[in-house]
Amino acid sequence: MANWHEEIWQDSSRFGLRVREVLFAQQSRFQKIEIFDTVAWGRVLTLDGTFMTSEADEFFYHEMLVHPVLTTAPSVRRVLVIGGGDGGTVREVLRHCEVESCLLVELDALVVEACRAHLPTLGTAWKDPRLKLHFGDGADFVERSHEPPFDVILVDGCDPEGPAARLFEPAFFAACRQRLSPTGVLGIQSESPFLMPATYAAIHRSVSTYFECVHPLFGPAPLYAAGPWSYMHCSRSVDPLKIDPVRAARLAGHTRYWSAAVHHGAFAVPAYAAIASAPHASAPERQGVTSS
Ligand code: SPD
Repeated sequence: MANWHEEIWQDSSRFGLRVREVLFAQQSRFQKIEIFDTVAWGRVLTLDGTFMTSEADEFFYHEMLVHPVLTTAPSVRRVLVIGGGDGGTVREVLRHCEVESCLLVELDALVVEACRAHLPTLGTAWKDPRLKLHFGDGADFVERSHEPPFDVILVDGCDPEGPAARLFEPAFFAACRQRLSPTGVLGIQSESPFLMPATYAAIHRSVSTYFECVHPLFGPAPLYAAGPWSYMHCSRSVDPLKIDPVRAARLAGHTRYWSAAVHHGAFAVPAYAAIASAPHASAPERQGVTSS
């Protein structure tokens, strides 16, 4: 009998991968962590059953969370990454030689331990001397930290239910603004505008309360239910389309999805996403109609 891992969304949609072998399965203090070897997507990480990343498609998400911010922020010397314990985001950050320090704040040390052991293709930056790890709650860290200001903050959390919920709250975005330098940029993942239009719109509203310039951007994320994914580029005054040509040139040949052309296209807001986040919009999440 074939073994499948399936993610079920709101009792209405189901997405599954065929599993060849379970490489890691443990309950941490915070969540159930599993890493599977799958038939078609390489190794795959799930947290509490939800797909987080796969070797096959992770480049879409990690490159689009990182490079639209790192190629446009006026300075990228000090970078803070919240979440992202699989290592994919910091791998992309540390491709930029202008980054002098990258601090990864991850809630769950066991996620990092498991991913270091079982997801080596994501974890190529763990030994980079510019990388420092801190284990603890990302929201607490941002709200209480006395670190000097960061040039870039990237938030690579899970979905808003569960341990990452605070990373979507207004107080967290307010604290991010305070932790950034005046020209700093916050980059967040903002969920699926197709499957979760209400969540996407709520995030957009929240960050717009604290940042003068909020620009959503879009890209494919095949592993995340329904495919299209969104991110937000948030700052006081940074133009997200003004790509630093030197940084872009250095990335050439190292990215599999991001390019200057993709970058420009990604900031085009699809009509359905614009409708979802329009003032007074009330698009519901795409969930099941209960049949009697
Ligand atoms: N629905 C899953 C959303 C997960 C977003 N973060 C993934 C972490 C990959 N580094």
